Amino acid sequence: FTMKDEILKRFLTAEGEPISGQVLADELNVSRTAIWKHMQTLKQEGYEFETVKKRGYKLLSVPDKVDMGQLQQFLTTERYGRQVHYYETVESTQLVAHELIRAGAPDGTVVIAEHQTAGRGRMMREWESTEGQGIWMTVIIRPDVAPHQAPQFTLVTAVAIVEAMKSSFKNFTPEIKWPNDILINGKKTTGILTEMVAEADRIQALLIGIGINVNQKIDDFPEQLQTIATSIAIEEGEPVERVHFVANVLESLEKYSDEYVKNGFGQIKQLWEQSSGTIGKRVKATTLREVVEGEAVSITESGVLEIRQANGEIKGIYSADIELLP
Ligand code: BTX
Repeated sequence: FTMKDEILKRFLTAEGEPISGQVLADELNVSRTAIWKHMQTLKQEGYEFETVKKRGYKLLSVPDKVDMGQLQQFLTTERYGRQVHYYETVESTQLVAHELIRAGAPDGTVVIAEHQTAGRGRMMREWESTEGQGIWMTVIIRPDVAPHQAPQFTLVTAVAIVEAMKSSFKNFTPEIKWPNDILINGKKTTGILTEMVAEADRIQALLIGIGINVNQKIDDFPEQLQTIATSIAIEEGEPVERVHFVANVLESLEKYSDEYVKNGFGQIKQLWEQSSGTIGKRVKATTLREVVEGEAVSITESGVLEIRQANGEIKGIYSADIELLP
């Protein structure tokens, strides 16, 4: 926590009551000038204060940001989100996370940005990250598991986000599209990108990249995405306070990744299949090498999608783009 965060925390918990500069200075053991400077910074960041005569400052409004100070108000996690690296603009939160891992960032460290200039999906595809309207974050986790288990964390994360959506919103039902998308009414609202830093037999860290469209209106998306993408606000029918939902997602992610590490894939698989829009459907899977058509029958313990082809043969797919067939 920086001094500025401490000051912010007091205002956020003051429930609209004014707080005097002198009280802040005394409690935080710094000069009034120092307090004044931090107040100027907060104002520049978009916090609005009213000066109440003889009583101090009153917090009027909070910018729609997802920074550390605000996030801590809502979090009930043990590790996830306890360290947050917040940026206005980055190329990609994944790149920042790679650097932080080299510097020893602890389990649960979050990198979050209002805007990405080079957000990316799988295979270096672009991920559109409109300023201030989505959740663009990478969660660094350090589970004690073997490298071959890394892909399961994409499924764990999908379950965690879907469960967080179900508890936060009421007007839609999210669906998981194997392996890494969450759709609402058939349109993509969330993408997950799991990367790994590993030694031969042990994971050093996983980078769970999460992109969630939250407050976009349809014409905020570039034209080529308008028919395939959607946002939570569009589907819920009202704007969403991002910081609150980020806290819910982190809580859910901590819960389900701990569940996976402790008890294995059983519960996750069940929840995944319940929310899956893929299982039981006819699909066309395009991998780097081939195209497989058939009925998606299940996912295995290791997250492999099994497709029953027309000739009855079952084929396991590790990575592909999936298209639902009529
Ligand atoms: P993906 O490869 O499955 O999906 C990428 C494809 O999705 C694109 O080719 C495009 O068609 C479509 N797309 C691009 N942007 C959007 C969007 N905002 N909404 C809906 N569809 C879109 C999915 O990869 C994984 C994305 C992870 C993004 C996070 S954001 C934080 C972190 N940092 C980073 O650079 N990536 C991750």
